[in-house]
Amino acid sequence: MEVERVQAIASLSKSQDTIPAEYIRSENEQPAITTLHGVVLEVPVIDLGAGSGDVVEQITEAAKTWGIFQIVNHGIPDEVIAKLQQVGKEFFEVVPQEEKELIAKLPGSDSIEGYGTRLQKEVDGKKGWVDHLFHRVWPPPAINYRFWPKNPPSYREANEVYANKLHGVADKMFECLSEGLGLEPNAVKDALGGEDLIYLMKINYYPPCPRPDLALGVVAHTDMSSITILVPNEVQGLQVFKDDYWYDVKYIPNALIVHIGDQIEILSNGIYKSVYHRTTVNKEKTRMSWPVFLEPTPDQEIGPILELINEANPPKFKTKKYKDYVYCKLNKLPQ
Ligand SMILES: O=C(O)CCC(=O)C(=O)O
Repeated sequence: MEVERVQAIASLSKSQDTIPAEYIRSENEQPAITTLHGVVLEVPVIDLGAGSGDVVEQITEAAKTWGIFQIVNHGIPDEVIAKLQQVGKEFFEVVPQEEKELIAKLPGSDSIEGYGTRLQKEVDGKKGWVDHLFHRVWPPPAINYRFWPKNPPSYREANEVYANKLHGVADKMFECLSEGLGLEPNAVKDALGGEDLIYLMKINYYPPCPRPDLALGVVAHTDMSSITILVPNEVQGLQVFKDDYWYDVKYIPNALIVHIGDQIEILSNGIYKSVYHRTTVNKEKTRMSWPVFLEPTPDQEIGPILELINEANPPKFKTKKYKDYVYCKLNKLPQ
């Protein structure tokens, strides 16, 4: 079955003022109607270069109140991020379509990995204005290079260098989140499966859209994983829901955006919040983003950490295997 890529639809729609009906969101989702214009949401920006006591406090506060924050002075060199972006952009824009299709996610496959376009429509039959590529970047036994682009030739090295540097940042986030709960520094990472955590790279490719007022890139959701660490390009598009409105999240060059996901909300027994977010698209420019989802292994059991539970604080979430959580979420079943 041939799948129509959004990139192809976008080039056909370039000279028009319309988009196919399945990309036009309902009025309660359309960005032009639901975005609070003129206000750019100042999600907390945390400088990791500052003294560490302060950083724990800031991360804890941001994870409790926003579920999202940006980090600067995170230790990943700008060139490493630039290279990651360059090879991802080349894969989408320079590599011929037939070659991209060679690493496409196979319809019906259980694995999320591969190049693709969301196949199942949403409940209301709508689709997001975005193509993507998913592949695991860590740990080595979890990697399937079949889904990594062979071109550009430096794709693999750029992703490996980035993934290696990302460990330090991820561990720092987990330590701060643990300390913010009054726990030992390794408590949160251990509760997620420690060194078994899987780093799942996604590249989102949002081509220009003639009607950005009507369409969405990625539809509103919270991330199922633990945390997500995301590199955006310079085109504005990420929005966060707060106090009944959608706000744009300001682009800061070379900052990393950290999302609190569902598993951190669960193991903190609701102290930390997973962030509800979505993306908009741009009329003239291509937006891209590189989220890495830090996922527990499928059989890892996750529930509220025992030290956080007592008579006054009963568990707010069930303890279950990550794969069972994912199944319920994807099939819109109660958890
Ligand atoms: O592109 C972004 O900024 C966010 C992407 C996202 O939320 C996702 O891929 O799940």
